[in-house]
Amino acid sequence: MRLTRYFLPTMKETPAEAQIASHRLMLRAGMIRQASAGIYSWLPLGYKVLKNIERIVHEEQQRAGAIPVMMPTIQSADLWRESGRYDAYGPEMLRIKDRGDRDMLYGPTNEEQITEIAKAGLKSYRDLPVNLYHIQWKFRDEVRPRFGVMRGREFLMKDAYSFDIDRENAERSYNRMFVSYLRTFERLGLKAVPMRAESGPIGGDMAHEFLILAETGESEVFLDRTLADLTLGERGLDYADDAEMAAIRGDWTASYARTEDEHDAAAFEAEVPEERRVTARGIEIGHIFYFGTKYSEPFGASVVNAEGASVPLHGGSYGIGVSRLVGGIIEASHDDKGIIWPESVAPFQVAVVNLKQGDAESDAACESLYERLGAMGIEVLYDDRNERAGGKFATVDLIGCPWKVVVGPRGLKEGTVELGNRRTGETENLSADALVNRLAAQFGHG
Ligand code: P5A
Repeated sequence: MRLTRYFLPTMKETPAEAQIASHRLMLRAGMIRQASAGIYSWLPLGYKVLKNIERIVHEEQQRAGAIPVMMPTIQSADLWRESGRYDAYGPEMLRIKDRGDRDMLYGPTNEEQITEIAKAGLKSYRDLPVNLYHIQWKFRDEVRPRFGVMRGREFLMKDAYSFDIDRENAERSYNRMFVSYLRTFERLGLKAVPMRAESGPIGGDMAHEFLILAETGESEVFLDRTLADLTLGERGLDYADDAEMAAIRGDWTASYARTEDEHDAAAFEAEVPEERRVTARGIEIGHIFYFGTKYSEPFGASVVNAEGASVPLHGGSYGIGVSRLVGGIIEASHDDKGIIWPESVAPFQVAVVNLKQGDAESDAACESLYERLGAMGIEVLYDDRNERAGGKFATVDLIGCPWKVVVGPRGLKEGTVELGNRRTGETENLSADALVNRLAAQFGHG
């Protein structure tokens, strides 16, 4: 993409209304624009990041056996009356009437809707397990929408729903999602810690929240430091191996980690030696629930078991805050110049900065690099504006491209261009060919 052909409304000034770094940076980098309180338009740069996150979430959900579907945003109130949640959900639910005066709502979540689908489509224990998911906009009329996309009213969620014959099997489904969340968040460059949490309005007796530690987090958390160092790394995962899944969940839940509502000060002190006790703040990026037959019973969603008896489905639901993740990743990865994207979600992998736009040699070198890198499938932003070098550097640092290629007459005279790494700040002068080879190897085109 050529910057002169792009839509990147960056701001130099720090917007007064933004209280935390990610909100400030998303506005300054021209990623979002507020439409009304807690409701945002996603501008080109922000939309690209959102799509990159979605892609990773889709891949990891499907690896873990979940099947993509798409349910509507608008639901009928009758569906929610069946579960008893229409009244219970309270003022957070956006209630609408259609032209026929029927009560409708903008879905805050989809347990009811998916249970109705499961009821119609699942007949026998042989049809199980099934896990259906979508990535769809939700609306919750939060009392205090704040921090930009972190606590929005309209937000994008990945929500998956599992159906099993009994609790034991449902727990296997739960474990697969648990493990896939660890992998998903690591791929997004995040260190997420699963914590025992309350189940709230979704219900059930088993729930974990996945949180990243950040000073600006809305939840207070208590954990054993050892958990903050655990990683899956490159290890292979066999989602069909129930024992492996249970063992991984076991490893990640062996030490104390709880959110405020579940915290027990006496247990914390008894279980965790003082030097490993961490009290911190966290951003909730995922939340998973096992709620048994809470929805299947009122809906009469049952299947025939191996003995021929009709039994209610056992369900769980599994959420990821996809739009919140954009803010969460920035909270975890920025400096005073701007955003530092992990390569997996960066809107552009490489920024090419032409130090002297209009200089025939610099222009030709930039065009050639832009073509060659683009031909390898690398997303390149070419800053071809007629602007001073300082302004160009400020823009590419702000928007956080992992790699920066600086091209100017002085280097070209020596036969080199400069490659810089946004995270480490390291730079290196090398020939255009060597640079293309380096980036080809970096992005797996070697
Ligand atoms: C799980 C999937 C649920 O709604 N039903 C379907 C269950 N869980 S949850 O914890 O309430 O939400 C799941 C994740 O969505 C994100 N989230 C939000 N993101 C931005 N703004 C909000 N107002 C908001 N509310 C929830 C969180 O990441 C949460 O973990």
